[in-house]
Amino acid sequence: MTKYHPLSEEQAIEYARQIPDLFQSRAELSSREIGDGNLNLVFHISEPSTGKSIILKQALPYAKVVGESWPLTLDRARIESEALQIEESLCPDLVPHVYAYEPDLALTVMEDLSDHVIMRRGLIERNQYPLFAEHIARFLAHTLFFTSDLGKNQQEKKVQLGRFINPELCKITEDLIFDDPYRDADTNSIEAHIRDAAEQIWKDTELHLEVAILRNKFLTSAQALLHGDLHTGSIFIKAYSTKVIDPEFAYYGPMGFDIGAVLANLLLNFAGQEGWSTDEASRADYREYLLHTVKDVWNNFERNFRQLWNEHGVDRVFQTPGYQDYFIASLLQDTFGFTGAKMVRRVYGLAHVADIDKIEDASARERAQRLALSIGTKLIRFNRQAKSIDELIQLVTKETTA
Ligand code: SR1
Ligand code: MG
Repeated sequence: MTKYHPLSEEQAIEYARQIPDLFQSRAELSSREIGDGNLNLVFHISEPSTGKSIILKQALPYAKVVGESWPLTLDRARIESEALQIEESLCPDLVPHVYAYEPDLALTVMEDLSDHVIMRRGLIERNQYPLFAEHIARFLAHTLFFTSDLGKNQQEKKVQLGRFINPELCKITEDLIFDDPYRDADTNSIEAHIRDAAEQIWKDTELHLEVAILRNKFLTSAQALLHGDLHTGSIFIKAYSTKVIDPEFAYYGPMGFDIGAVLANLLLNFAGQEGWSTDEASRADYREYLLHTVKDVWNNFERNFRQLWNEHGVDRVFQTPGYQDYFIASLLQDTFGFTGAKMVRRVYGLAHVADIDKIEDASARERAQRLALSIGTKLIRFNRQAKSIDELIQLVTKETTA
């Protein structure tokens, strides 16, 4: 039996050579560790003579972003490979293909997507992706509908839920999104110039009530199999293709958490335009594109989801007139709340986003941070009153011009 050990670049090559039907037996292979996320090793293995390449993703037994003092289960590699395979069965063009999963090494062998870019980087470079909203809405609608009690055999759903009990990764989210940003926690990483804004949030008990309600939904609402960490660093993109990667945080949770993750990361980039746009007019243009995308994601999602429900709904009672509208209305409200919570944590929690952190000019960065916090907190406060996606656009526009 292969015992777990973190692979070196050379060992990654040795492993890749043994994968049947992939590389020529004596081929010259090259390996680069390219992981820039918070948790894992990622090796890019290529055979220059044929141009073939693959990705080996290996979980480390600790959180890389913090170090060995934060142990983390290797089972997340299984969760990730199984989630990717379920997602591939539902929307094959929107995820990388998994060639193999090696449990002893916590290693997943998957399709190389190096011809795409990480979407966060693409947005920082101010590229536009006209097909993104359609793609991600289809991903969200299909994965959330067909793993839920609306679209999956309800006994099979319970069994599947059991395979995605993911306590350690969920605990990261419970702490880093729904607790630590609302108190003076050691894990927070607060730039001195926005400490006053963080302290305001720590005192805001009305806001804390909304966060408590959202936290309870994250802890208890097993609506569907979520990706669980669907930010723009978990999306590879190019003009005509979108690929969702990295579902190691997958678990059965509230649908609005995944939709909110997408919207929050578009809005974090919106806030970051304080530092990335060269002039007022180009900032306004790019922001308009981002807001259009936010609206299109929701509208496409709602249209897709309702259509799946009407054509593939498995539950007679859930076809009762009025129930679908009730469900969508409450999902929109959750989406507002989770969008806000996912914005706040990225400004001064443990893990930030490059869209804001990499702004070199300190005053532009501070403006971006304050804007992200004001949009995020307003969305959290307003979430249970939300009735339409247009209100989100209006709220963002109002905070930006305030
Ligand atoms: C300790 S892990 C920090 C963050 O990185 C992941 O991408 C998740 O968002 C997590 O909260
Ligand atoms: Mg990740």
